[in-house]
Amino acid sequence: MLLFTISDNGRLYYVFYVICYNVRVSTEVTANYDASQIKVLKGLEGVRHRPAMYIGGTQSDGYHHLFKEILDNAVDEALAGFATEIVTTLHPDGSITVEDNGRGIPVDVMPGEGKPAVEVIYTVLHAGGKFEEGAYKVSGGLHGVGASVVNALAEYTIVEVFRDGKHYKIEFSRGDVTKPLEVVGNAPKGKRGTRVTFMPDHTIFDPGLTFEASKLRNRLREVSFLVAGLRLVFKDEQHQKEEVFFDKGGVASFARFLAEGDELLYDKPVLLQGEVENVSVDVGLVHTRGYNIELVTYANMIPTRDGGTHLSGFKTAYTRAINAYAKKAGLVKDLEPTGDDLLEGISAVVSIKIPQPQFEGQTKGKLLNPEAGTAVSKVVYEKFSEYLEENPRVAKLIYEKAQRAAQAREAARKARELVRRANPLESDDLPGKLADCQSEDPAEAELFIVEGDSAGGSAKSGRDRRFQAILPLRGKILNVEKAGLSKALKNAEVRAMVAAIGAGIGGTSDEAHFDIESLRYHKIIIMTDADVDGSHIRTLLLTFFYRYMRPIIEQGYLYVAQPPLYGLRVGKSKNIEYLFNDEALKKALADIGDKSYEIQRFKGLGEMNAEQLWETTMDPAKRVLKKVSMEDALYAAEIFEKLMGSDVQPRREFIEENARFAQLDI
Ligand code: 1YM
Repeated sequence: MLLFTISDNGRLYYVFYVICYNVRVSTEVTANYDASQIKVLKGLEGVRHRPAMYIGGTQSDGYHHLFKEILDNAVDEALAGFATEIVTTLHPDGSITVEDNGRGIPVDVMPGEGKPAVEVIYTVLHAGGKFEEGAYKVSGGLHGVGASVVNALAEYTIVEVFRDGKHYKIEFSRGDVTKPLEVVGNAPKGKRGTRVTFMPDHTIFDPGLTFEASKLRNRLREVSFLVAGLRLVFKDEQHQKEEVFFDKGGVASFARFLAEGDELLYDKPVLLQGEVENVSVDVGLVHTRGYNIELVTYANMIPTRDGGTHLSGFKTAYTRAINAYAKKAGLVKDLEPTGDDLLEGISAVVSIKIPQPQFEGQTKGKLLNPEAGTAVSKVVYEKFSEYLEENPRVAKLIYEKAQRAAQAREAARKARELVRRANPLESDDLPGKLADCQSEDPAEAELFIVEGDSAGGSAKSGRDRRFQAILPLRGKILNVEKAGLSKALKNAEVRAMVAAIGAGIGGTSDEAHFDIESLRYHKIIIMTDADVDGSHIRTLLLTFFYRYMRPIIEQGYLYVAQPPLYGLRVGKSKNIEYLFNDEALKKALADIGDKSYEIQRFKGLGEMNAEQLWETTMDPAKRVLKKVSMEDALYAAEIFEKLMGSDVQPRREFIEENARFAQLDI
């Protein structure tokens, strides 16, 4: 609703700006107002004007957000008890279809609107009004606004409804109806539901963006765990693959999935459920014999990557429950495990449903509601205490593991002190292999972590020593996925990195041992060969940073250098053109015709001389760096697990799936 009064002389006296329904107003503050200066962004134009306000941005995340919105509407229909299956199809042309077998979006003409409900839902921002009331909207998303936001940002959207034995169809483009609702035939016998097909608008999104099968699968898998019993089918027509995500075990199975690849401490994951004052709590957890802590949290099925009240509630109650049990059972010894010790090796999923979630943080990934903390803590304390009483064998295993963790922590503390004593600011104590830079300003300082001594030599001679430091690593660094912290710290290459980086070693951001403030470089650049060994070392290093220096990735300080694969010299020219992939080479060869040319294939960084390495890979004016993102912790965990875990099968599948992206190492 919008109320404003403009006086005779054109001055605006007051504006009531009510954020509701389909009108947004922005006013320009000038001395003299007139009506033409008041921009009224009607309905979906506003969404097209400022997409980021609705979907977070127009990069890959925003692009995939469109899919999540439509999926969420189908999931809501399942949560309401009407749909049992959702099929997502990724088409060869990049468009996507989501179909559920629920009631079908209503098609009858809405009183007051004079239009079919399905049209209103897809063309009016906040048409959710009528549907929002009651307990209907539980899953994440934009609460009924999602459908119209997707339409606004899609080149085309086709909505088909199977209802009352009829097959209805309506088409939209960029927020408008292009083909009104019509009956296109009878619905196949017994069929009901909603089918939505759309193609994101590439005048809004980067033209190169496409749906990534792995991201779609991740969300479908996530939903299949969060809504136990819902069947989600993924048909990937681009790779001729079909996959079904279906799980009866809910968050307990999710916890087991997160732990995959590691040996379990006990067989059956633990499920803790309850409801406290309209907040429903679902927790699944399992312990592995390993060291990783995987804590994944959701509020109304939205991943809360930065945790929040529900996560704190979980940690407190979990620790209290075990400690209380251990005391009663006489398990306590001298060295008492801390909260972190008790969490070592845990994989847990905390999923809550709450009427009015409040989010905060840069990416709105943190839950604020205090009542969520209270509810989780109450349910977890009660139910987990009960579980421990009833399963004394498992309780003992968990507590004894924490006791071992406490001992290892003591050992690690001693080892860390050794590393710390090498004060990173006194260059004498830096690792001998580090060629440090002159600048002491982390904001401009760069550290290249280079594979092998010979490439390290070229990089040292080629660098700009004012701000570029080089740390050559010999051979392969230890596989930290499998090693614990104290073992990792015994590895010479790991210690050299820790000392050079200067911020200690820890894990996730809430662990105190890693201090991002002491970081000596704000660009840490992994520079490995463009071959299979190089990519293996790169993955090992990524795992290391992910496990032990995660804030470096979260803050966007970790990069991967992109050395060229080929050098091309045309005719008698002195200039060498550097090419970074096979396609570029093909294109370059096609553009130049019959002339003679010389191709040099760089198998390793060491084959480039210092000048070439500087020119192609290190010079800030010319180089291409790839920033390592934590876009999706779950996705990262999955990849690391596949590549690093002891299980061979998922690794093989991953390699097969991604083989087309890889270059042959010849
Ligand atoms: C593939 C996408 O949108 N399914 C779907 C959506 C709705 C209903 C059924 C529905 C809801 C109600 C009554 C009700 C609706 N969504 C919205 C809104 N699948 C998909 N299936 N009858 C049918 O809420 O009472 C409104 S109706 F607004 F959330 F988009």
